[in-house]
Amino acid sequence: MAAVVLVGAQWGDEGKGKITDYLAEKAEVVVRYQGGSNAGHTVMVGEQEFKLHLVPSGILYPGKLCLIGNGVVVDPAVLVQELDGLAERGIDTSSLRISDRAHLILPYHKGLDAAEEERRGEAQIGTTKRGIGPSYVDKTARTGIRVGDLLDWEEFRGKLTRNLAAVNEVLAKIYDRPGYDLEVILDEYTGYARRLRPLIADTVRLVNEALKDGRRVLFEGAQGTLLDLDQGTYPFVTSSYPTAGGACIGAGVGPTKITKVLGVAKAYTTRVGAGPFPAEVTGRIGDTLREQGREYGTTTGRPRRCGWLDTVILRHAAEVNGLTGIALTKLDVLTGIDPLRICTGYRYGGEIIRDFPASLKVLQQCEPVYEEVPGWQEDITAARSLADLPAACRSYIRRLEELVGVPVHLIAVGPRRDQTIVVE
Ligand code: 2SA
Ligand code: GDP
Ligand code: MG
Repeated sequence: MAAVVLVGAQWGDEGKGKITDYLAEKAEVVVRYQGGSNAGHTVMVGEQEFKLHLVPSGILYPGKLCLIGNGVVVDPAVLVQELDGLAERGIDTSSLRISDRAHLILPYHKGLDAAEEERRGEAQIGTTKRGIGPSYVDKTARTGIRVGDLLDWEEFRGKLTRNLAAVNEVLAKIYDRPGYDLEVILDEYTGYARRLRPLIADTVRLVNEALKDGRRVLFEGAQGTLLDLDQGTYPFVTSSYPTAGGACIGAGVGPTKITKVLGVAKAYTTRVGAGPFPAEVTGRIGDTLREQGREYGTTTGRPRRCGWLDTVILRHAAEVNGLTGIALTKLDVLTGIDPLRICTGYRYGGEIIRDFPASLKVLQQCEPVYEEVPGWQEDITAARSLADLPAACRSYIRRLEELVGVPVHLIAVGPRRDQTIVVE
């Protein structure tokens, strides 16, 4: 491992937290590069469960340099709470650094997120209401307030004063909602500034120095390829770039520095939030996947929509991320479901298409084409090598590799660190 980017290959919640944690043992630096506290990365250490939102999953190993990159939008209220929660559980977070270039989430971003969702009515995206979209809107509109502004209180006050004037007008005129009070926000954010100041750093320099010194760096993606602003199911996407290119932008490293791109894919498919999902299954199989896989949002607790493995999506992910390998997770959840189905293409207007369409209208009319394969009944949670897996399970993995054209490097058969198979 030199510089590995780990991305979600589906709609998020593939088990990136678990795989990051597994790989972080060998990494020296772990960097989050996009998204914010919409993310929920679950890591099990022994019997202890950690749900991380902003802090990189490498934090659970002592001494790893953990960076929140410039591409992340930081809600300081969530970050401070997360740091306190980790400290209470005996986790040392002194090796965390936050990019001075990262943008802040302010209370009005969360208010605007909720107000805009309500206004969308039937066309709701199903956002996490964590203020992610509105904060990235400000960044793109060049009115954002950055983490580095917490170091210069006059600068912070000036930008906040200017922004609030506009935001309060929008809230009143468009959404018929009350505005925000400058002094209340200043008071709240002074506390965060005091608390976070020692952690603010030029993370771009830190990560590039680490790469120059030959240290192993792991870039931890959040959400997933199908939620990418450009490559996902627009407009039912998040407002950042979870794909591998996003790691370069969101951490400030050149593409020539990246040596591997690992796509984390669930052995089936889930989605939380609205938008098309061709291989979705409702009824008994959908419920079985949800219950056996404990498919509920890590941040919001929302039930996730479930479906069969979709290799059209995975081929798209392989292409747009340049995947060099796949980490296949939650294979254990499929135990007892027989036969299994794999989506190999979509039927659209009398034709079979194998490439993921850009048009939402087309996607909404796509019918999945399935291949039926045998399932297995054996409990595989204690398997530690390919040879420990039943033949039907190995065939399922081989078929996925054939259809996607990318080798499976890691297999997760349970949420714990040790429930991982390395494919030699
Ligand atoms: P947002 O809040 O603006 O990013 O929402 C836009 C879309 O992105 C989806 N999204 C996610 N999908 C899966 N997992 C996410 N993280 C949490 C988790 C979600 C939760 O780990 O379970 O707890 O509900 C995540 N974050 C954003 C979102 O559902 C919208 O479709
Ligand atoms: P992330 O956002 O990609 O990190 O994924 P989440 O943490 O939101 O959701 C993945 C869930 O699956 C978490 O509860 C993990 O503990 C759990 N998990 C991860 N890998 C496995 C696995 O191989 N088997 C099972 N049964 N659970 C897993
Ligand atoms: Mg998640």
